[in-house]
Amino acid sequence: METVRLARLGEIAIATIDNPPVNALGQALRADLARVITDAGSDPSVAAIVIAAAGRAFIAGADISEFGKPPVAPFLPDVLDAIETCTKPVVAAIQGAALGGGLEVALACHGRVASASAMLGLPEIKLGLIPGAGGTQRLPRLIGAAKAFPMMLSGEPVSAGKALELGLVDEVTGGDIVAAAVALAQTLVAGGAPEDGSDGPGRLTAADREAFEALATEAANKSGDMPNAMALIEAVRAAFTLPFTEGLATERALFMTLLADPRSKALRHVFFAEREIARVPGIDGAVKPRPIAKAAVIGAGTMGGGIAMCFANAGIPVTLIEQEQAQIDNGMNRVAAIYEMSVTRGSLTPQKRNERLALITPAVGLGAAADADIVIEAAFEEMGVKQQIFGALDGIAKPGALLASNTSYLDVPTIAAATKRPQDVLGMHFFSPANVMKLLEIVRPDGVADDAIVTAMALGRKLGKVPVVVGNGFGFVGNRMLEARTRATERLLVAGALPHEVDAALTGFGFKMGPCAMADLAGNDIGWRSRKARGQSAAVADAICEAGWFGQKTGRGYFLYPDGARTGQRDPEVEALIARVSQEKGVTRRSFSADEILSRLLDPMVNEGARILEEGIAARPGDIDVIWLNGYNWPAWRGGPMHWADTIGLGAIVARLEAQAAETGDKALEPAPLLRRLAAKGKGFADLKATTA
Ligand code: 3H9
Repeated sequence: METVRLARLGEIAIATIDNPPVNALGQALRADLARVITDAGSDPSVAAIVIAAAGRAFIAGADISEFGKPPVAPFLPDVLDAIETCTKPVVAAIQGAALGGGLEVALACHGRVASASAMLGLPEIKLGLIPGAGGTQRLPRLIGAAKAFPMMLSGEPVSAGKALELGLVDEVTGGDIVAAAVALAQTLVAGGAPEDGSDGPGRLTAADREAFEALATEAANKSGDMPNAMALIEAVRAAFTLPFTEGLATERALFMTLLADPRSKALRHVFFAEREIARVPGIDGAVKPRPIAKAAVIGAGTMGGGIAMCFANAGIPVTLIEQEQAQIDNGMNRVAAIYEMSVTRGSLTPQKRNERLALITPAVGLGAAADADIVIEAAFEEMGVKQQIFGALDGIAKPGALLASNTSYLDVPTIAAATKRPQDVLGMHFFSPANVMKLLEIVRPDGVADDAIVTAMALGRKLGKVPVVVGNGFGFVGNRMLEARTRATERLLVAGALPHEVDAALTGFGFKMGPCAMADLAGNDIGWRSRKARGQSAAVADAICEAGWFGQKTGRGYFLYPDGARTGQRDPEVEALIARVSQEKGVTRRSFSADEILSRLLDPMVNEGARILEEGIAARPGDIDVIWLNGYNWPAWRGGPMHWADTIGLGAIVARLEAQAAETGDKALEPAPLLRRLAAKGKGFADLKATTA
């Protein structure tokens, strides 16, 4: 099947790329494009060539699934060289997304027309890469490095209008894109043979260099753990210091090095995992979502208020419901204060704030949920409370309305059993602060209708969330694994590590915060109450709470927070308390290296993840990775816990868990059967096929 169709409009050859779904530049497309350019270029009856595209994207870039496999000719830089050196003008007709290699194709052309809705960008940085087919050399020459560098550094696409302003495209049209490109091609033909504009300095002036170097210094200071920002600086600098072809060679060498870097591999894994979550095992892709025009949220606490804001931010009217007027007044004041903060910071205009607030209707009593297409309960985390609410909602909500609980731990079927419509009841687990955090766990209990799940997924995306379907089970996916890490933290503290050492191991790995600082921020009393309710104990964590040290809100927890400080300091009293606990348990404390702390924190999480997969609570290892990246701050370039485990090797993780299980006598640390099976075969989680959620 050909991926490029060639047609003629008089003297103009029109090459239409058609490689669904997004015209990624796989080997077949590269070969077809090269052939068409050569053929049309050597055909004396052709005066100019237009490169157009069918479908929703112009070209989404290189085919990311080919990365990591042996490269097969023709290579993209060579195809682009053929376009650029073509003796006839070549014009790009850009509609939809022109990203990465897609924009690089357009940059190699002699003219560019964009449709008004087009998006143009070089997002390679987000995959741990830099543009690898001339983007770092051609874009600075075209629009100046001071404008090109920030585009490549952020990876964010620009609109057609902005592209015109930048000089990235020659024209923007609201009409027929191919007709506009043909017209530009004819103008270029009338102007004589195209210049190979790449070789000149373009806009690379001394002033531009100065502006670029200032931006480069700033970027270098912030580049953190990713090597590609530095590579990008080097490549763009080469546009000033080297002739074009040598600049291209420098860029290519840097690109190839980054391609082989495990950090880019992890980010590519995340790219595909984040798309895979849209496919829910066992649910036909043709199932349509129910319409959601109006929502209701029950409970105007921090969580409920945040969820109501998500709806308002997405333009969906929402009723925020409480039991009493004073409670709803408090809730609305809290929401208004958060919006006010955004206005003060300049991230929201007063008008937008007013529009959003106007979309939230405060109400007292569940009766106000009667006209909602979806009701999300965010009340107190107690089964009795939830059952009472759902029982009442059963008689109030309209037929077909989705009834969702925001529970973090509770059994969703038990909640659903309070209604006579279990087909409409599911979990929608938002993360705090709900208006900020991207993750949304959609809990799929037995008996819920497929279209209810599809509706929740579509709604989640509309709310700007990353929705992941999970099975029903205590703590679902994220919190269940978090609990494994919390238990590991407690074990480490008792065995000899100190809170700042545990946290440093995790921040050194790339997390923004360690488990002790995180507990202090969330409030240590939350876990304490939950342990007590379940008849569980954790000697260190319990003792800290018994002393009244609930974390930041009380000025001390695992760390000290004098005068409202946000960053904790070591607390000698806590360290003495921890030593006392070890002594009472008869443990001789020993020191732990950062690496050992890390594996003792993360291996049990991976083990729990394996159990979650075995039980079908998560459909795929990638789903777990997406959850940890979007809800728990796992560093993206580490790819998520299951991807990380694969990079370590499951055999090594099994051996470490076995040693820990033997040392502690803790059965939970014994490797999960799935982990053992994969390790025995020398395989990784990536080798697993999807199971049903
Ligand atoms: C690059 O270009 C390097 C060059 O500088 C140098 C080369 C030498 N490859 O996102 P969607 C698939 S690096 C392979 O759901 P949307 C995607 O997996 C690349 N597959 O659609 C999904 O498959 P499935 C730089 C790709 O409408 C399907 O297409 N480019 C690629 O929400 C639909 O995707 C980028 O980083 C690809 N490049 O958004 C752009 N792109 O249905 C990456 C998509 O089986 N792409 N797929 O799950 C995007 O940002 C979005 O996909 C796009 C469409 C905005 C285009």
